Amino acid sequence: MPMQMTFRWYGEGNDKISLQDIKQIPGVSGIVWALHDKMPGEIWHEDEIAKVKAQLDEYGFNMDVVESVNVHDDIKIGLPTRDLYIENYCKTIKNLAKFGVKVICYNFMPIFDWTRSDLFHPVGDGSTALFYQKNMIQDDYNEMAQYILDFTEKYNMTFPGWEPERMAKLDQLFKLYEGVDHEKLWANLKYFLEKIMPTCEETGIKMAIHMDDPPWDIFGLPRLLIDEKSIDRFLKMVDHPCNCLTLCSGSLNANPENNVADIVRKHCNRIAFAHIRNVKHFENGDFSEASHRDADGDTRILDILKAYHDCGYEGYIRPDHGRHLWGEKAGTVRPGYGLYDRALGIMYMLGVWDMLDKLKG
Ligand SMILES: [Mn+2]
Repeated sequence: MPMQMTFRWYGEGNDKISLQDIKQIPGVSGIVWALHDKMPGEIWHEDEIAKVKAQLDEYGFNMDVVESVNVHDDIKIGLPTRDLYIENYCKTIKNLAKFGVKVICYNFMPIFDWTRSDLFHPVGDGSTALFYQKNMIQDDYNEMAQYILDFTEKYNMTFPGWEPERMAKLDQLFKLYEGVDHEKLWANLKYFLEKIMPTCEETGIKMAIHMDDPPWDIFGLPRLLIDEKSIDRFLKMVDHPCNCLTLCSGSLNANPENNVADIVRKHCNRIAFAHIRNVKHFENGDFSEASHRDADGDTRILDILKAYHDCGYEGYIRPDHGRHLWGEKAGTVRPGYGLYDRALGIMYMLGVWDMLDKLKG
């Protein structure tokens, strides 16, 4: 079985891109989906999942990969209430398995999900991309959070991990995370995984943790999945075939010292989901997301694809973020999730992959 190409979609009424649009991209077999109106900790019910399944069935897409089932802050902080939320998480895993879901992508970042200082930064050719200005993301989290929230409010969209309900009580959340240092967070992650592994084993679902984005501490909050060493630690900490990775090339390569291809070769059998994203670095530490073409960024996309191919990777893969092209702009497109650049990315990846297949004979 070859690797399986997928495309992230935010759901009916929540994404301007239609399943019909996605159907026209060559080689896509599955939709990476989620119930985006769920708060972390809520159970995903069968009738809600069935509704999405019917939509995908109509176009012949599978629903094998969910991104994301978000983890409640109480679990990350390690509050006594975590057991209740872990129980809910297991119920969601069981409900998802009934509909054939194979992989759950999630992350364990405190408070903030992916973080950027500009969502539509000019790339120089008329397109725009997500941008990280290092000196803007240092001390004051309110400014950055306000930028993201103003954006979501202005354009009437919500981002996973940036739920307005949670962001409204940021100061309170930061207080709760006081004392949660790296070691405490590792311990809380271990506790969570050990509690859910039996359910994963029973249902055959793989939990695939996403790398932290960017891969360093921000606003004094610890981040764990940041480099090869931390990935080694993570996989060893809960050494179970259902404890897997969403290896995100762009998240990791925000630190140019990370060699993603090496990590692929080392842990290929524990990668359930591959995110392919290219990043361009600037000397002052800023970075911009770039097209998937190897030469357009510094992530060494060709080396990464070659590593997956050499390992006989049979898991799921998707173009991660893309630039905004050909009229896509704030209000018409989800930042990083336009149609065109991700479609181009798929064709680039499939082109490389098909040629590697051919050369292999
Ligand atoms: Mn990613």
